[in-house]
Amino acid sequence: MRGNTDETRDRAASVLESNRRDGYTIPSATLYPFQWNWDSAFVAVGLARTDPEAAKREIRTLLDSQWRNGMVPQIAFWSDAGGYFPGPEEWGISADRTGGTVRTSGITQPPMVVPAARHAYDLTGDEAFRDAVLPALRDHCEWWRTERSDDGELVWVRHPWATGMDDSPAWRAPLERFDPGDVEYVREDRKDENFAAQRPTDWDYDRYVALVRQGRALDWDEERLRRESPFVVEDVLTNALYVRACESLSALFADAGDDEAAAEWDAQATATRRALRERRWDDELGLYVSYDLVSDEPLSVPSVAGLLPTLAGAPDDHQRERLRETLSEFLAYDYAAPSYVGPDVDYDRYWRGPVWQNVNWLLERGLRRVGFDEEAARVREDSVSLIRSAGFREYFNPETGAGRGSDRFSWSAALYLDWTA
Ligand code: 9YW
Repeated sequence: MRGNTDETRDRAASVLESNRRDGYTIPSATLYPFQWNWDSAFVAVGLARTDPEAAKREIRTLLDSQWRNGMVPQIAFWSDAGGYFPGPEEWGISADRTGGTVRTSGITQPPMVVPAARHAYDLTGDEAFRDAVLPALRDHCEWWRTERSDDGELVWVRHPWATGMDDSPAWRAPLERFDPGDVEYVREDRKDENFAAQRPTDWDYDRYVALVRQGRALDWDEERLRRESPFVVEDVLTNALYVRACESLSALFADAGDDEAAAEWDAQATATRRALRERRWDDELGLYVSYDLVSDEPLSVPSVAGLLPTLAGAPDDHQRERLRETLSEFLAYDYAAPSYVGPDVDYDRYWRGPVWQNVNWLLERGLRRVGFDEEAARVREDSVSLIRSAGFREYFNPETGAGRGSDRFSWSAALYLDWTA
């Protein structure tokens, strides 16, 4: 163990301070120089413990990037920093869509902002903050329900980057089905040679870029993209967080005395939770799986995302017992929990095996919600010990505990503050 908890907390706070810009925190000074959606939400969770004003500001800045239709974009380009591809020109989003406050990407990320806002409110009791963010949070949940759901229950996304788990093996089948053509671009995410083995392959990137160019060619017309995009998936992680978002929204409305809105969002959470339980369970794999709406088939892959509907309280009794067995596979490593446990697992490459702090944080909460307290404690202990021994790395090898990706990574620092609060 390197240093005691307090020293590590001090270092965590200093990582967040050095990554802070004007009202928001960048994920990593060497890799991601803008505001990312769910990164900021996780940062706010940690900051709520040490600097509540900064936590509330983080969330408000993120909501300032919200599109007119309610989408909260994956990236808000608040500065003209270089060193990241694709930048605002590549996305080509018009000010009509964004509202003109800031240039953004054309996709979203899992709706962690809503539970993060609730967390900041619960810790501060700041009613002015609650009332200021409630309309934007409601518009965001409403956007998912109306623009991003075919049935009003499960929600879909149309880019691997929108799932937050870019090169998860779950996306292999839909990505294999289309030819990206001859896409020319220069990657910026492999600053040194070691990174090549730790980041998505060019095969994946070609498809990410082709999907961005398709969006721009169709002027980000949602209806046409729903019909024409080769990648439209109901991601289990996004849906689990959508349930949490609706529950958080309902709780905030109840607290503000709006019982009607509280009941409405509680009903939405119930509908999406039930749909996960009844339609996204894979009994053979013993976890929940995402669904490809283009080919109309499940994406049956053992990704850690498939354990996260626990966070939404989805499992029935049978699923819960089966999940306990599956969980033992994810815990059979020196460091839990790998992002993927299939045959072609790659412990050093991004979402194909490494452990991520944000996923562990969600998983710990999910396991507690379904009563797996011992397993939850194990996930927490491993997360804390990885940071103490390897630092605030972006991700970690589950077999050796070695840090991977960039260093001084914001959500690793922020969640350490929450893990050890
Ligand atoms: C990208 C910023 C983001 C995270 C994602 C992670 C990665 C690549 O980095 O995405 O260029 O957006 O997969 O979850 O939000 O940390």
